[in-house]
Amino acid sequence: MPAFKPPVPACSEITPKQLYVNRRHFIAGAGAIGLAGLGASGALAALNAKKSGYTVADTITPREDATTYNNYYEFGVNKGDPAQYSGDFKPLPWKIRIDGMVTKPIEVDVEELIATMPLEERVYRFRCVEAWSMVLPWTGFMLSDLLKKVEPLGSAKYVAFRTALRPDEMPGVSYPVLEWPYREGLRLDEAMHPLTLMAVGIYGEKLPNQNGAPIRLVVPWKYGFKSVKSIESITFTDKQPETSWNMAASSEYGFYSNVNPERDHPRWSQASERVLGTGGGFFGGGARRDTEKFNGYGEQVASLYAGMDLIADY
Ligand SMILES: Nc1nc2c(c(=O)[nH]1)N[C@H]1C(S)=C(S)[C@@H](COP(=O)(O)O)O[C@H]1N2
Ligand SMILES: [Mo]
Repeated sequence: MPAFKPPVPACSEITPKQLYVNRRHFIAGAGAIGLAGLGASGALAALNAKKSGYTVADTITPREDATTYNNYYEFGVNKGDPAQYSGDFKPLPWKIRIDGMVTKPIEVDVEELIATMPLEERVYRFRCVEAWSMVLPWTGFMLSDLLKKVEPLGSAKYVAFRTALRPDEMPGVSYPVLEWPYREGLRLDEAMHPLTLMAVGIYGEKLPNQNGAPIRLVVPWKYGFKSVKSIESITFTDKQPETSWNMAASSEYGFYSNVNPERDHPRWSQASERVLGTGGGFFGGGARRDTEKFNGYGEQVASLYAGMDLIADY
């Protein structure tokens, strides 16, 4: 049985009324409201990372905005919900499974990855499909460095990602707004691209729960929903993976979802964006800037899509 499909797709700044989750339903399960913004482990330990050449000159978004204005539907559909209702989520200990079309499937401990992988701090532009953006200092390592460990088969073409699904710790998953567990995917060449980061930290510290603790993807040339949080498994496959947002509304959220000001969302323009944390009259407000193709990373990634029609393959 396919899960309930939202009558109106949900990834909009103006969340359709039908999908508003009644906040009162959440209160009972939200035992740690006082920890909002801290992460359940309380351990926002500093991370040792080299500054990277991958950086943009723009002003970094204030930490306050990036940790209180979130999309993480497993904790609720409103921007403040993830910070408020993720206090019961336990990001440690944590293992990621890497399997599928590989020679050596593995299960790796995230703390071990943090201790052994070459961590870099990179400042990336981050563009949500909802036409807002941030400039964020991530700490992480290249996904390619992790994927190489399993020796992918030559026949593998894609990788599929899944977020953990923990109804006891994630009050939002009792609402069928998306297919759970949250799933995403990349073509193998996208996954192996040096810009594609596995982030374990932000602002020099471990990820807070609302930002995807303990480990999440960051693909800076694609809309934010491709950057799947709290990853539990990565599976090599020869078929294009199903993705939660595409399953919810295929005409609005494509598999590629490269940032593209020339292809509007069916319900709003993608030509410009609000830069959060740059002032403006309301919470999360911000100055407008023109959206750049591939979010400004075209020089590095346009060649991946040579010969493709990125309006048809949105
Ligand atoms: N598991 C999971 N990952 C997710 C989401 C989600 O709801 N669940 N939201 C996505 C969307 S739409 C965006 S814009 C980014 C937001 O990341 P941030 O809250 O750290 O800014 O996370 C993405 N990853
Ligand atoms: Mo998003």
